[in-house]
Amino acid sequence: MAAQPTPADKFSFGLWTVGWPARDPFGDATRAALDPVEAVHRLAELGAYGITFHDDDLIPFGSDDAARHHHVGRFRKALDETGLVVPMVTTNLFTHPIFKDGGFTSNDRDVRRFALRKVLRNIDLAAELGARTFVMWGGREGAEYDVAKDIRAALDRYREAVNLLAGYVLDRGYDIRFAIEPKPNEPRGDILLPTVGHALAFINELDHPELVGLNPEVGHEQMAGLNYAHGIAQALWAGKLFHLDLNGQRGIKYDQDLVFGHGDLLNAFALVDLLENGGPDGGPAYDGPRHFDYKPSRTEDFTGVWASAAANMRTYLLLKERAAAFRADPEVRQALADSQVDALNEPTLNAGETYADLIADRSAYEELDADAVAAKGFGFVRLNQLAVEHVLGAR
Ligand code: GLT
Ligand code: MN
Ligand code: MN
Repeated sequence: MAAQPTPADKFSFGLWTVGWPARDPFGDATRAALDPVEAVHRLAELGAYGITFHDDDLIPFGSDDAARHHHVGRFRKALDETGLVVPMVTTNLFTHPIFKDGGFTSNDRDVRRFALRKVLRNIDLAAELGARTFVMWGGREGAEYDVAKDIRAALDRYREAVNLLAGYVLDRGYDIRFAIEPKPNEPRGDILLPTVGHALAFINELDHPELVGLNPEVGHEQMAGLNYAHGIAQALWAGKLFHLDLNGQRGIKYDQDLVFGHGDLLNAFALVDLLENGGPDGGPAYDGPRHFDYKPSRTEDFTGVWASAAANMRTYLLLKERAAAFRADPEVRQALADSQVDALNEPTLNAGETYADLIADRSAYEELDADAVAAKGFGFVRLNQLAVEHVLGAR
């Protein structure tokens, strides 16, 4: 069975994941607060390589400079003791009541200026800790009421904010890129930049699109009824997969943040296959952190928290092993060929061929027996069954 996770696997966790005290809109916390220092040690013991955080996860909102220094200092010490790294940092623009109508896009200009200051300060901390990715999840950037938010103005302000932050990073010479995390709804009724596609289009309108990419989350795309593996493929195609949030979700409902693979397992298999085997020559298509953004269920005590953290990594490694077996299976190779999966890589026109040449090609149209071509099946079901059997360990 799959090897133990090691730092070479690049597994990382948000401090807010294992540290979630499990308070939900209907009930109080079921677990005590977790000391960030303990989180670092436990994750390192489990084989993770990285830990990520929001400013407020590490430094309680409103801390003075002395307290801030204290919190960062003991966290740094834990990192030094364990070798854990901080690949990504993000800012909390959603918990404090000041952000009830958003941060960058609040109707209240004072809030927008406050939000920018909070992020700028946190970018300095990210740089100080060596983070290369700065995630922006705009969970409060949105609305419940269509008449209460001018969406075009909100997008103008969103763009203004990201342009300012990109300019700051460039001026400071920080080696940091931004990754926008889409989500369709929750906590707002509707959130701006709700899907991978919306965020990609937004990035194209920025001053420095090269500095801004995506941090797509499994459950967030699935909450919109979308195919996560397809979203990741398009992000890769656009050169925009800067980071990713792995977890599990069962259908279109509230954001479940289950353990990776505890939702749509077949899509998780396709995802791992894409990440690990979808690159040139069948190598990895993505070399960034495999970041888990899950919430240990409210039913779990701390034993369950660490078991669920380990489960994320183990499931990923098992799927990686299964994907390798799938790719190596001669029957799969034949089925892929029969289904013409690779044939899609061949350009539709010949080198140098023009539309005039295509129009002149009678074999492409006038002489093509459309009914004969249509009569041939693609064999996709057989291919998918082979994938299912590999996932089940039946082959
Ligand atoms: C919050 C959200 C996550 C985001 C985090 C980053 S915060 O927990 O649900 O999806 O990735 O801001
Ligand atoms: Mn989520
Ligand atoms: Mn997330």
